[in-house]
Amino acid sequence: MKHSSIGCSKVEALAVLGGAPAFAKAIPVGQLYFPSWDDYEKMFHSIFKCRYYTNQGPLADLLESRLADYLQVRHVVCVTNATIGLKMAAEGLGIKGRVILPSFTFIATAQSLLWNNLVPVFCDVDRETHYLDFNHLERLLRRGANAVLPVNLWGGAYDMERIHALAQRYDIPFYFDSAHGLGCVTRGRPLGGYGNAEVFSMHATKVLSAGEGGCIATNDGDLAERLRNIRSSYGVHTPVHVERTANGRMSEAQAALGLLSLDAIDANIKNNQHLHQVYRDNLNSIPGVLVVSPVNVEYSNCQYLVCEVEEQAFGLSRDALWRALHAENIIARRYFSPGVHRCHPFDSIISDDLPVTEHLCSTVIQLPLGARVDVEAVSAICQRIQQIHSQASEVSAVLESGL
Ligand code: T4K
Repeated sequence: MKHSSIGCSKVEALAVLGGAPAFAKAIPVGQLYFPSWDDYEKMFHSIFKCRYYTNQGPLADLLESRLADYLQVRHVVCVTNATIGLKMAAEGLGIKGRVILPSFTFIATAQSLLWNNLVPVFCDVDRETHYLDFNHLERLLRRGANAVLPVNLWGGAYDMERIHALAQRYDIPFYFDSAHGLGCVTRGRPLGGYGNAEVFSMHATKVLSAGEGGCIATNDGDLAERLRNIRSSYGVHTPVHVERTANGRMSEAQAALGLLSLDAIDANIKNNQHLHQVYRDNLNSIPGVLVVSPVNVEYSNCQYLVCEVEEQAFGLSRDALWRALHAENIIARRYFSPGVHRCHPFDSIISDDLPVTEHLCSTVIQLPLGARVDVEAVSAICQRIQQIHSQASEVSAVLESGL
């Protein structure tokens, strides 16, 4: 096996056992799509021609209208990144008090609440879906909450009918952290139009990349106007009264990248789906490695390849596998570990026990997917995982000895 573009060569021994790494260069997790230089140059030429860098320029406007079409929503408000989008969404919705969210998420979800002086209430997740456990959620709702912030993870979606029923019954805002969800379709509609609002990330590691970036999608026109006024310190479009403003503006440079990435999104998703299947085919036979399927969607962006590692069957813990893969230059990630409720300052909040969250935080791992890998690389990664499993006791001995 020889992989010229990323420097993967046939190796006899595992790197952790003294062999050469499977890949000459680090292979990161993440989409990391780069458009062609020519397209990039053309797009940036238009910025120089207009002599307009930021504050809702023509490219940001165009990206918003193209995204509104793509997501089939009335309004898209582009922002600097999803973290600020989440803060702005809470502010725009006028949420006060307690907000229920999973602890099994990226810390930005919870941090966005602190910036708005909101109180995070952590809910456990379901063992199969990795999404809010509806039984625990109902118990927390009965104790009193002012909003719910579910997270659409791993290219899947919530059961929106159940979410809608809860939102009606408790009559509080449900707004989604859909950082992972751009392009996914559930119940015949793309994510974007569910709940009061959905916030997407356009970080470089996401399927739609503006380098850094994000957007808030909503069908609520009043909310969209408030968000536009919150976003730019002094407002654009129709001035409306808002208490707090920010600088969440998306620059023209970001929008340029976002537009180029949007042109390529269908092809990139198709590639993800194909690589997902290759992983599935190859990992299926390895004991203790379970590939997580995106849930509740008829079309997934497949932007993450997520596995659960069952220590007893695999022969090594998730963390040991992670270390052995890093030695091979396969930069697997442990999203999300530890759970947010165990991270400062959230560890000082008293929350219910979160046993499933604890379990997933110690068993879930992401493997490289996206522009830096192809079928050959994915096959090589799977082969390494098989080899790590076969030589689990030697790997374990080396890792334990700290060599
Ligand atoms: N909600 C959820 C559920 C989220 O997952 C996230 C973010 C958010 C909210 C907030 O969205 P943003 O405010 O970020 O828009 C990453 C990303 O920073 C973050 O966007 C993402 N989720 C989170 C799960 O992961 P890191 O620290 O793991 O990524 P980073 O920058 O180290 O990149 C990963 C790998 O890619 C590295 O090995 C280096 C490589 N890389 C990265 C970039 C940016 C490149 O080779 N080239 C590049 O340009 O956090």
